[in-house]
Amino acid sequence: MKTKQLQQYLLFCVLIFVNAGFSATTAQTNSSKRAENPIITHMFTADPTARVWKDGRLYLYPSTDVNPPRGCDLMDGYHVFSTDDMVTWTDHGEILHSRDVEWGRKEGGFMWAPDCVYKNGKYYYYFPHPSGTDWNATWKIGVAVSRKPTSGFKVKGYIKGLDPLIDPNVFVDDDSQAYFYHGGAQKGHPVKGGKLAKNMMEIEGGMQDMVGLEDFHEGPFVFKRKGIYYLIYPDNKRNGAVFGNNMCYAISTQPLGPWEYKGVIMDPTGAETSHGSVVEYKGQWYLFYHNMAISGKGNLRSVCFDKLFFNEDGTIQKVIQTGSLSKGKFIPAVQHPLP
Ligand code: FUB
Repeated sequence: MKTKQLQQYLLFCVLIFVNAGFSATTAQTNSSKRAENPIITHMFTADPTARVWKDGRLYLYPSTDVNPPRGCDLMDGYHVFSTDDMVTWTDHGEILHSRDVEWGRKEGGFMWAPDCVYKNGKYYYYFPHPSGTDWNATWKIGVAVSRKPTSGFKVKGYIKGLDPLIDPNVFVDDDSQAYFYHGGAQKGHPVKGGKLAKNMMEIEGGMQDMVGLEDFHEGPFVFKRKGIYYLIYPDNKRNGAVFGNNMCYAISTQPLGPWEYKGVIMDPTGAETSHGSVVEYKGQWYLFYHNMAISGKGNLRSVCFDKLFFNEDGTIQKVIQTGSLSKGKFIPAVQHPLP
């Protein structure tokens, strides 16, 4: 009898063990299907602009952090990434480097947050880069053009007559009119916006201040949903946000404002900066952003994304940062290593 009980007990243990093994495998499969944050781990990337092109893929145009960093001075050489399932990301390699910029500063570096839009059969790539040694006084917004989304970009020049600001963003409205925005690098300077001419390289009718934002810092990004224009941007680390910027948003009925401030959509990520974009892909909205989960260093950043949800009235629910990889180890967002 005792032997039988022992046999039954052993069988029970084996079943529990096997079952636990199965659960772990399933959980692992599920979690790897979800694409853990950060999504790009073989290099450091920041300032992600996500776009969906006609081939049905989602493309990511981030900037590159150089290891070891020297502030953000050494950033150079933009890469492009794409996916069709939000899990597997293809690195299409480098598409532009500071050495390709004829009018750029001779010391190179400073290839900061870019954007890319599609118009009339061409991809227009906008990037901030200084033209002089006195880098913060000489920012220009360069324009590179290609017929393909991942290669062949040639610098055509820069947009003339702009203030020396960073972080270009272009929004193409439903009627095909393109709008240009930029802002950051000059403390207290507002976001500027204006209409882009058909050649996508000139401003028509001048730039104007985007009125109604609260505590704008840098990184403006405009998108539209159900007739509402949204402008997201990082603030100047209000509300005791010592470890990074809050990601905020404002809305408008017009692409150039006036804007109505609506609040914070994402808490600081732990990195020294915040910068993001919003995109709808296969029926789900996402916020792309960066954190420092892999390096633990505020300017060695890594691109992440999380789902973004709207309320019935069009306001945005706070985005929950999901877990991330830190030095190869998966950790939940609440435990992001802070400096
Ligand atoms: O990555 C360099 C700069 O840091 C970007 O242009 C800003 O938006 C901030 O993320």
